Amino acid sequence: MIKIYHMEGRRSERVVWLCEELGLPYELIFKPGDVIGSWALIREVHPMALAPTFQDGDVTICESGAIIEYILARYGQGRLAPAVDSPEFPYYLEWLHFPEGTMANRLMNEKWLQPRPGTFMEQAYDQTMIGVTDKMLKWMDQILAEKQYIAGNDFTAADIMLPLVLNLVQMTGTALGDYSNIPSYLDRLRSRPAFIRTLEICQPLGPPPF
Ligand SMILES: N[C@@H](CCC(=O)N[C@@H](CS)C(=O)NCC(=O)O)C(=O)O
Repeated sequence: MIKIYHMEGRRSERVVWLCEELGLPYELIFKPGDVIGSWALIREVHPMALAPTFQDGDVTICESGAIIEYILARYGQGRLAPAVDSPEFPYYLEWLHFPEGTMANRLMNEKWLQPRPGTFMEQAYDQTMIGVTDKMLKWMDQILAEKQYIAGNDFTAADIMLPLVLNLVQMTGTALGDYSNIPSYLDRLRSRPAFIRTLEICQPLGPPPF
């Protein structure tokens, strides 16, 4: 059986959500109410100690997008991803990767981190980072004005990547209500039975303190 190494409130919830959507059995490894203890369990199996870390037989990998692609390729049977020759497929790939590849990093760079003085990034910061969160959210909002889900009118694994990043957006003090289509999209995702089950399973004691 596959194993998901988890820390409460973290990206490992994406993998659980995917398994719940697919009805795929899994073992969830974490210490409820003890984020640091859960982290120590991950350190035993992967040098990066990141949540999620995933095991399937003798395969041990991290990186939530890669884990999602692996599960869909091996166990998805065509579910939760558009057909390769469909018009939705390129947008599905774009949004499977954009949340981690760009969105989370640029959000943190703009809102929480500062470039080191005298580095290339200090010069590039104004051009690339100032206003980037708003730019990303406006783009999402524009897509969601025309589609129910991020890659089309069907729910796909790309949608699974987004709630956690949108939580981070809110943690930076950015109001999602300023974007007309994002709150209703998030409500659609959060009302899915598999998402509700995921939160019950992944946060049995409620949201973690940090
Ligand atoms: N891009 C990675 C990010 C993984 C990541 O940073 N996970 C956090 C929890 S959400 C973590 O393990 N943090 C501990 C650390 O950075 O050492 C993914 O999507 O899996």
